[in-house]
Amino acid sequence: MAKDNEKIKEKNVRPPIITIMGHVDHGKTSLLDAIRESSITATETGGITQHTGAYNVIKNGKKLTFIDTPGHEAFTQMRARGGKAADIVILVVAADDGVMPQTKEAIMHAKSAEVPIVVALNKIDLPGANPLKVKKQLADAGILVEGYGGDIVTVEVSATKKIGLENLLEVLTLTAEMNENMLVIDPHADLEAMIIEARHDSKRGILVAAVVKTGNIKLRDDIIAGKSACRVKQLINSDGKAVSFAETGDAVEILGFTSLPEIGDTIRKLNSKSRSDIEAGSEVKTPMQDITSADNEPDQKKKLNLIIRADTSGTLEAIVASLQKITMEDASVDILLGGTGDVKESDILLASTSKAIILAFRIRVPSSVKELAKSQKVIVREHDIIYKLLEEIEGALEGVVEIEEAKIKGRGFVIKIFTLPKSGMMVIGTLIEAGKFKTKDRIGIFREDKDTPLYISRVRSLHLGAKEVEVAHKGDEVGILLKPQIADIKLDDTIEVF
Ligand SMILES: Nc1nc2c(ncn2[C@@H]2O[C@H](COP(=O)(O)OP(=O)(O)OP(=O)(O)O)[C@@H](O)[C@H]2O)c(=O)[nH]1
Ligand SMILES: [Mg+2]
Repeated sequence: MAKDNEKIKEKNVRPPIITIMGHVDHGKTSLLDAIRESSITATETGGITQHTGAYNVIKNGKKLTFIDTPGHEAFTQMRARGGKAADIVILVVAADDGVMPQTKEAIMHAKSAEVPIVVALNKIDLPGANPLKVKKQLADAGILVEGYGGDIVTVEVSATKKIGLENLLEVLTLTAEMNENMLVIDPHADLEAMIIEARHDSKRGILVAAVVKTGNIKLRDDIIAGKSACRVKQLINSDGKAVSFAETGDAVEILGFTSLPEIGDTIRKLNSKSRSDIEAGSEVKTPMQDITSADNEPDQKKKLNLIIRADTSGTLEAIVASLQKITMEDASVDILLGGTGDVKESDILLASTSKAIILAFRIRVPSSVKELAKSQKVIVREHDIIYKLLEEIEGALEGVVEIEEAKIKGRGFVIKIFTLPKSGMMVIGTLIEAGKFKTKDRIGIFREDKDTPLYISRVRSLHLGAKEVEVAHKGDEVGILLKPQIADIKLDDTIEVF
């Protein structure tokens, strides 16, 4: 290995960073496992990747740095960052499934990163594999492969049957060589390492995964990322071994940070200038604090209050972004607090006063905290697969609406007003939003979100089409006759049963 590293140094060219992207389950991690002869997939919960990982591989005397990204739709930010860090993108497309939504998203990230793309048509061993069809789909999605109007190289592979792997590696090394100008570095350049993941480990503290782009990191170095500084306590290479230094091109985990740095930030050596910046600076701002403060506008929706604790900043960010996308007409989530690391007693107390649910994602809930939650009647939901968490919250949001609706006896809004020709009585066409209306119900008429009714009256009769009914339900468009009649009634007024 030392000899390989010598060669790299002589040419002052750093190893290429190759980001693997594609749709969920198309075989990205399996492909990396096959190349590394490792078995990461076997250790993943729910069989999906939920973190970005970086790994070094030495093949044919060349060091390559791979970044594996998750394919599930929730992890857009991780894919975007993986794309930004990349020198080359491998677009993995399952040959039996073709171009799917996150394939298209990956194409967008790769294109915006303006880096060469190599297509790996995976699962070529399956009977349903149809490379020609997929190439055509790729062309339609703007990836013009060889033979389809472009020069993007496609390699047919099978991660599980280990077909085409050497060929893929050869294409990657050739692509790196052809783009060597992007990889030239000043051998004396200072440290620059990109943070790709940061998490709290309940035993070891904060672990920061980074890829060294220039320079090196040694044990006991003083380093800084954003406003988080630390003295390096331990370095772990991508095979999980403790090492004393990491050099250009290495994927490494760093222990020693006392506050969580932001993903995407650059780690540099701490010097006198950055040291005084930290001393002058305020507290470290996490991305979460940005997210919650932006979400504090008041609106009329029912709120499901949430406190989220996740294992890494990356998963936290993905959960928050996905939860904020769940839109219901009448209800939404309000994230009161989000952070990484174990659920704390203070979280339970906050949840208790704010009637929030706590979501614990891939972390421990200490038993003392569980006890406190029980005594405070706080719900703590533990999850380790993102889409299951999202499904549960969607269900809970529907529940919020139902519970609120159950409290309403009957509510509707005015969609039409007309008078009956013979009797001259006014009919109020009302769409019932919640509950029901019965004859003789006492009602109030409300306008423009005011809390006090403008008028109070009673239901004289209810009409569904030509038919007179005793009761009308949610979803019905009912004609209501009031006694006494209210002449001033207007379209969009709300009618509520008391
Ligand atoms: N037959 C066949 N199955 C494959 C191949 N590659 C991967 N698989 C299977 O496809 C499934 C998904 O593989 P993963 O490697 O987890 O896919 P991924 O793209 O990393 O998934 P995410 O990280 O969740 O987006 C697993 O069951 C693999 O065993 C292949 O070449 N042939
Ligand atoms: Mg994966």
